[in-house]
Amino acid sequence: MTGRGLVVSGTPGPDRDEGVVLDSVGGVYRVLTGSGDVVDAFLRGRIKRGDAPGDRVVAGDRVRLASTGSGEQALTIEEAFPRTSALVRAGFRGHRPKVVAANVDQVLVVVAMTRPAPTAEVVDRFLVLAESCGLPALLVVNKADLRDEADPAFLDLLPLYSDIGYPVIPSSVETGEGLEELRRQMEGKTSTLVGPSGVGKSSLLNALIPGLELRTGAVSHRVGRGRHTTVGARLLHLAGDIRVIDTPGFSDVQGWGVNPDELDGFFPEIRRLRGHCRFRDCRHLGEPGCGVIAGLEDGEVHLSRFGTYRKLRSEE
Ligand SMILES: Nc1nc2c(ncn2[C@@H]2O[C@H](COP(=O)(O)OP(=O)(O)OP(=O)(O)O)[C@@H](O)[C@H]2O)c(=O)[nH]1
Ligand SMILES: [Mg+2]
Ligand SMILES: [Zn+2]
Repeated sequence: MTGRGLVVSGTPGPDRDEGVVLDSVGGVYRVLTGSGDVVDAFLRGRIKRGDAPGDRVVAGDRVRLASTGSGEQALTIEEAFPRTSALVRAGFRGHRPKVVAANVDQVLVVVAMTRPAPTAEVVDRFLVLAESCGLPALLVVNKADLRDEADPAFLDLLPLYSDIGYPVIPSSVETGEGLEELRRQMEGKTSTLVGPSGVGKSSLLNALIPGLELRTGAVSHRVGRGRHTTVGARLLHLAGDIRVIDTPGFSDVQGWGVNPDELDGFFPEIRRLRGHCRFRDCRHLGEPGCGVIAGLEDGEVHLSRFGTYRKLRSEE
């Protein structure tokens, strides 16, 4: 802290000259300040975060503001504070890592019962994303009103995820199913919603926050996919100390650049077994004395999950 007339209060949390980034559009950052105002601010030069080169300032980042006189560009972001956590899409095949949201406590992986039809692989990929960021994850299966149209094989898999340790919450914006439980799980935390386009992430938030009116989009009938209605990550505060960051649906769920040798750590049920392998560097792809393959045989590891593990490994 420098002596630039900052208001440093005795209470924790941002003060008037500190705030949290809600969203950014075209270089304008909307920042919620400690005094409860929402202000527009601009980045001061190139902010050097130091901890991760190339990071941008994103929704959820805590920043220090300064005013640089009057006029249009009156407020600047002088500094972004170190993050406690971040949802990061790791670089893959030459792409640079992309920070999607900062200071997140948990990830809500949202899929739909149908329209768009979910696959176990997509669910697993989003769960791996959360695990690779060190964040706890919940699985929200929205459009529960369309349960009768869902693929029975997918419904049969759901108990598997709660067995592994991911709470599974069926929800519906149409009937209100699951919304109370969702609210309970989100209370007192910052959550981020991830999932394919069109599954109803923004609709869920609209249902949870009366009057919010986030843009939502119809799922294309032709291809049965969403249309990427949400374009940037956006932090929202709900009544009752619920903070949530809506993100655009990720179009490519291709590999998230997870180090192949770390991948087994991002499947909790595989992580628990890897200590039983004969070889320390076992890849669990057929080596003798593999604890994971043994777990597959006695049902501790599900074939569907193992299939995703193998597929992700082959993508690296
Ligand atoms: N039947 C049914 N339709 C829903 C439900 N929730 C959302 N929808 C519909 O699904 C479509 C897509 O919803 P969005 O909220 O825009 O989806 P999104 O996940 O935010 O999509 P992106 O912003 O593109 O990532 C809209 O037409 C919603 O009305 C639900 O619980 N049941
Ligand atoms: Mg959306
Ligand atoms: Zn092994």
